Amino acid sequence: MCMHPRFLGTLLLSVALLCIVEGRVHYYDFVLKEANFTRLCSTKSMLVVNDSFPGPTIRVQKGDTVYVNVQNQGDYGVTIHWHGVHQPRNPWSDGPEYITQCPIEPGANFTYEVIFSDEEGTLWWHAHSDWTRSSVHGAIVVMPLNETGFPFPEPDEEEIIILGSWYVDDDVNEVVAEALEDGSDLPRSDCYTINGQPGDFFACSNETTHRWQVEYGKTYLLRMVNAAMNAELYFAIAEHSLIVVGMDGSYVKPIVTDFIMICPGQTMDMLVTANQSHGRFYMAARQYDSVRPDVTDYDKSNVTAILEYKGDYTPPARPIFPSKLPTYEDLVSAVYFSSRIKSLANSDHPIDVPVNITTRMYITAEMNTITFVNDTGDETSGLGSSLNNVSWVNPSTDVLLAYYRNMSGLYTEDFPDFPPFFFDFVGEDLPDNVAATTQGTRVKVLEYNEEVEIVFQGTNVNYASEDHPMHMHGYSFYIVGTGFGNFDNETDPKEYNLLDPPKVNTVSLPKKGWVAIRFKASNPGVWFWHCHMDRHLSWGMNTVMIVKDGGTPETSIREPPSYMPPCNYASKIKLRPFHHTVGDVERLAMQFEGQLDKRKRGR
Ligand SMILES: *[C@@H]1O[C@H](CO)[C@@H](O)[C@H](O)[C@H]1NC(C)=O
Ligand SMILES: *[C@@H]1O[C@H](CO)[C@@H](O)[C@H](O)[C@H]1NC(C)=O
Ligand SMILES: *[C@@H]1O[C@H](CO)[C@@H](O)[C@H](O)[C@H]1NC(C)=O
Ligand SMILES: *[C@@H]1O[C@H](CO)[C@@H](O)[C@H](O)[C@H]1NC(C)=O
Ligand SMILES: *[C@@H]1O[C@H](CO)[C@@H](O)[C@H](O)[C@H]1NC(C)=O
Ligand SMILES: *[C@@H]1O[C@H](CO)[C@@H](O)[C@H](O)[C@H]1NC(C)=O
Ligand SMILES: *[C@@H]1O[C@H](CO)[C@@H](O)[C@H](O)[C@H]1NC(C)=O
Ligand SMILES: *[C@@H]1O[C@H](CO)[C@@H](O)[C@H](O)[C@H]1NC(C)=O
Ligand SMILES: *[C@@H]1O[C@H](CO)[C@@H](O)[C@H](O)[C@H]1NC(C)=O
Ligand SMILES: *[C@@H]1O[C@H](CO)[C@@H](O)[C@H](O)[C@H]1NC(C)=O
Ligand SMILES: *[C@@H]1O[C@H](CO)[C@@H](O)[C@H](O)[C@H]1NC(C)=O
Ligand SMILES: *[C@@H]1O[C@H](CO)[C@@H](O)[C@H](O)[C@H]1NC(C)=O
Ligand SMILES: [Cu+2]
Repeated sequence: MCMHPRFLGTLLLSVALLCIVEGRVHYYDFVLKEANFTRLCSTKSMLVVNDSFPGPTIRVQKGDTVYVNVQNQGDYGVTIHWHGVHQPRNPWSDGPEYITQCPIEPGANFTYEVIFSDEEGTLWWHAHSDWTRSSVHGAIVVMPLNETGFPFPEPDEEEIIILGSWYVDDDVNEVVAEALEDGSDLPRSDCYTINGQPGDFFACSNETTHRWQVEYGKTYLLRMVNAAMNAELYFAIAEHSLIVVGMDGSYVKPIVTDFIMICPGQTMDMLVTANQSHGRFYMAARQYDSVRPDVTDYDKSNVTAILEYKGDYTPPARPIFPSKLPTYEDLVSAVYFSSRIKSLANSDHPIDVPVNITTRMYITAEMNTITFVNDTGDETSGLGSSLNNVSWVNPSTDVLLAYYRNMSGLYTEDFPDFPPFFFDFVGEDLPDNVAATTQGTRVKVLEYNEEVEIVFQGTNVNYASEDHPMHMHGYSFYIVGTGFGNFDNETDPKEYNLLDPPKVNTVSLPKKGWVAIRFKASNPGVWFWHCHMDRHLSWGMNTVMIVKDGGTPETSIREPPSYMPPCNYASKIKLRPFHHTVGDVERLAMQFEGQLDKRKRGR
């Protein structure tokens, strides 16, 4: 945390005082309002911060604090999340709607206190209500302290690349709300973007393609964010290798690679040396799609930007395209790349993997069929998702306030530690009766400082296995193991990496596979856990962990700020409204065949 080596050995009190004076304080104003943008030859209005897409970058040094006054001049409620910032003891400013706060109403404002502690590298911020994050997001740069510097030669310059999703539809939130109302499939993007631009493979996009001008011989720190709504992405730069040095605000052992695979929610820091002959080179990204081969309706756009060398030369007519960029369904490249990531794990950047596990959980991630009551009061069924067969529903007052103020009836503390029953989770022909799920607002409660191991298990329920980028708020965790098939609790733990496992806030749970993570519950609060594919988040692949106070003021949730947005405001759009009831299993079973056909068509 902020215990810098030079302070070790001094009195605890003076350490605390030094920590307080060490971090600097910054103030940002974010003005949220509608603005017009033209992409793919079509203009639409969307909510953005300060007229820009992507939004402004927040720059801090390790351990700083940032106050961001968010003024909502749009016409619906929003919240903002500071993705990957651990916010010690401060869930009040974490942001997820109905989890730690209610939406900031149109015309109102709210000041977030974003507290940086051990994070170092690239993170990001994004809206955490409806699908507004498709237009409301930006990068966070956390510089190392001057006295420590980077654990690699100081780069000459940096370049921020944000990968995003573009929807031609005027109001993606409306489309999502309607689809959730009738249980149908959620929208797919029309193309991906690099720094807001699709690139010159698309009509009306030549002039606006993002260009990165480099100088021969210089080394750049490429700070990348995958802000796409629903896609893992491959990225490569023609003729230039990438050296990955950081991920999710922690350093990793440098790996040299021709391409990367980055899942939604992840951030990556890479070194790029401009050491090729003068010219123009495409940087390109395309989706890595882990769904079944017969489901091919994903966004196939090849999104590009151009890296061009400064200087006097005649550039070729067209930039060179990266020949090493893997194709859409190349599972082997994705798995190979991810398997190479290890923590730096040296004396300057040590790791601290929990070994005395006190809480073990085994959590299945499923794509389901769900029965719910729609706006006209009719029981209907449609697509859903769940964790351990609980499909999360937001309460009407945020979980944090309900917990802090001891309000009853808003959630239950019974999120299961294990799936309700065991079967061949990754099997090809699963019985129909496993596809149904039920909604609930069930949270997991952890004692302060528990050492937690969670094994997430991917499933083929509903004939719909795919990668799920699982994201945890309030913490980073260690990825101690991963594999394909059903997790074996006898043999798989023997293969765990406890020496240099990567420390991240988002991990891709592999299709028909499992991933084991560990963390120490040392940050009291209310923390959202969810799949970072917004399709699955909207369908309920989420839960909440409440980490209890540790018994002293320093180990307890901070006092709430004097103002929090009230919960009585009805937002324009509600995802899977909270008046749903538990479905009638009999009726659902009868409808199931039809839904399965629909699922096979849709995804
Ligand atoms: C956003 O716009 C407001 C109002 O114009 C301005 O005061 C503020 O500095 C801007 N914030 C950033 C981060 O650029
Ligand atoms: C967007 O463009 C439309 C049509 O030209 C215009 O009516 C509207 O006022 C514009 N919106 C904003 C926020 O500029
Ligand atoms: C709202 O913004 C105003 C002006 O920027 C500021 O004085 C006030 O403290 C803000 N209120 C909240 C709750 O952040
Ligand atoms: C850290 O380095 C930056 C850039 O070199 C400089 O502007 C800043 O004043 C330094 N901060 C401290 C606390 O020395
Ligand atoms: C520019 O756009 C046009 C039409 O969209 C396309 O045919 C052309 O190849 C593009 N030029 C470049 C340099 O990409
Ligand atoms: C360019 O730099 C990369 C490291 O980023 C290195 O692997 C490669 O060999 C260099 N190529 C040339 C032509 O110097
Ligand atoms: C994207 O690029 C690949 C290989 O270069 C090509 O096979 C594919 O057709 C392209 N996709 C689109 C939608 O143009
Ligand atoms: C783990 O627990 C054992 C027994 O309670 C104890 O001896 C050991 O020090 C603990 N290890 C750590 C790293 O806390
Ligand atoms: C609610 O569900 C019923 C039965 O499926 C359907 O007829 C009705 O149109 C739905 N209402 C809305 C608002 O989607
Ligand atoms: C919260 O409610 C529980 C059960 O109703 C009660 O035992 C406890 O004292 C309450 N705590 C506070 C802080 O009000
Ligand atoms: C999930 O719960 C539903 C409703 O209780 C049940 O029908 C279904 O079999 C359960 N599925 C699994 C995989 O536990
Ligand atoms: C392993 O899982 C089985 C259920 O499949 C369970 O009965 C057993 O207790 C577990 N063993 C350990 C060591 O957790
Ligand atoms: Cu998912």
